[in-house]
Amino acid sequence: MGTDRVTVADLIFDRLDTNGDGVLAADDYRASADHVLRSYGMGPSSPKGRALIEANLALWQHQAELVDRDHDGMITREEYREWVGSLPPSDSGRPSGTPEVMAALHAQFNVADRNGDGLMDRHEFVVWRDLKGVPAQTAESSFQLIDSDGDGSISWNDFSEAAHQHGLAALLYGPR
Ligand SMILES: [Ca+2]
Ligand SMILES: [Ca+2]
Ligand SMILES: [Ca+2]
Repeated sequence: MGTDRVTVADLIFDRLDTNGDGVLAADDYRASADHVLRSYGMGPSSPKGRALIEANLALWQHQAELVDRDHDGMITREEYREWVGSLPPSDSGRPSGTPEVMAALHAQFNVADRNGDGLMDRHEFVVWRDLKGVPAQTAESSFQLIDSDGDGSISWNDFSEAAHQHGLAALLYGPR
């Protein structure tokens, strides 16, 4: 696997390791959902809250099936690197999102869409990325990448199409 892939794998691994103990487990995925909900002042038992928690736990289960090779209920960094290295490249040459990743992001998208109009405006997008610990400077260029018709708001459709076209990392953590 190339150095670039290892770097991307480590970057994502560190972001997924919510409690920072060096392994991925179900509690990281639950904590990540709780963090998002707290940040938006949304309760875990609200409809959007429940949907996000369920999507995150489903994502964990799916990830564990694919990546947790020794079935000890944890994904180590080595296991994660191996898995990323085995993925076919997307059109952009970077790993793109699985259906489970996209479902979890969709649930986040709905939480981040605070006024519930089904669209993410510039401000909502910046807040969302900020939550992922991404510097605000790159948010504007990512937003423009996604908002292809330039009307100042993005639908889930816009997001998933842009993810397919440019790779997820460019939207969430880039562009570099
Ligand atoms: Ca962890
Ligand atoms: Ca393991
Ligand atoms: Ca909105």
